[in-house]
Amino acid sequence: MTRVHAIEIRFVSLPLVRPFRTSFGTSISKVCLLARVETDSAVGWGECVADVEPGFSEEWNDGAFLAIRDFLAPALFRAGDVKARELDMVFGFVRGNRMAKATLIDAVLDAELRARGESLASFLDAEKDRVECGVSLGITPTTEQLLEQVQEHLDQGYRRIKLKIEPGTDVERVEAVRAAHPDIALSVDANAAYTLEDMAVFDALDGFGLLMIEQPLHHEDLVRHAELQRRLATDLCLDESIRSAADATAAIEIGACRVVNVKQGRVGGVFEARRVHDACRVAGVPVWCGGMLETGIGRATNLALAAMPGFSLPGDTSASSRYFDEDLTEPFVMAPDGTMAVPAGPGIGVDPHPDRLRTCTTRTELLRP
Ligand code: OSB
Ligand code: MG
Repeated sequence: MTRVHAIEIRFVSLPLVRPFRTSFGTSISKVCLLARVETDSAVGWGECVADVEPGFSEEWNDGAFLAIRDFLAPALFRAGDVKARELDMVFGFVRGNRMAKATLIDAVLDAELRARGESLASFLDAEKDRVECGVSLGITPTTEQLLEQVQEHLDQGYRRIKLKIEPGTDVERVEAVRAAHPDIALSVDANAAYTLEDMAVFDALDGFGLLMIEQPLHHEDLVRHAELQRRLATDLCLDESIRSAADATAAIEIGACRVVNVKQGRVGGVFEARRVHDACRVAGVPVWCGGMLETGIGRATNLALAAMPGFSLPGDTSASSRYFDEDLTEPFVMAPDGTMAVPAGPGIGVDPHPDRLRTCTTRTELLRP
């Protein structure tokens, strides 16, 4: 059992090595919340995957902070002795707000695991000690720049390249990358920027032998994803549309996708992520670990998840150097063979460097019972 005495919420900001542009916005820095929870026996860390603006989901950093301060943290303190696995219930009176919930759930689980010396990977019954890495490349100003970035990441060993696309910056870009690299594992991610009016784009994309097309249509429209999947040979993968294991089951049952991107923060923490993994595994649907440009804290969590048996495709689990000149933790390094080690130490297995944490912190809030 774990009693949480204090929760420290930090807003951190880390410059990205290059701007990351998607169909819903551009990030120049990674700005997020970290939770540090203190229990009787340990300290645990959780990273919130929300961003400055509610562009990827309804959640955003300031909103997540208020959800934590005004509802989730008080409920956690009131609950007294609890296990991390009970927090889905403790937080059940708050609808949605999955990213905010995940921040605390993951932090309490980290503390619990550190207290008993067990790694998150072992807790999740992970079967691998290394995972295959892919990289997600933002929309670039020119095709030449994109081709350069693709080459650079292939040279580093990445095993799958994902291109962000949006209407107007799609077929010609994919065609150019495919022409330069006929045999690589290549996918695209539209972040919900298209409609079924764009069938000409999808028909063209269908001819490039892509590994998958990620989240082409509106995040609330499973039925039209099913219609699109029926019309394409390429597998569709859902990201934004999958907020829970129930969503994954529904999407699979109606044929809205054949692949699922698992992001623990998007679904409310590692317990629900495990349930998404299990639901997909039963249905024979491959999953892979998505990313939200996490610092080393969230990256450690993702690597443990990605080591579970159903994660059969390379994830957006890239090396720290793909995002930051200096991470908050020891940098995660990818080997030239395109794999990265899963942390084996207690809990998430890494800690932020105190100096680095101080430098990156823009605001700290201490929450107590
Ligand atoms: O849709 O997968 C996405 C980053 C931020 C928000 C949404 C997405 C992404 C990525 C980057 O694709 C994945 C990563 O390298 O962390
Ligand atoms: Mg995505």
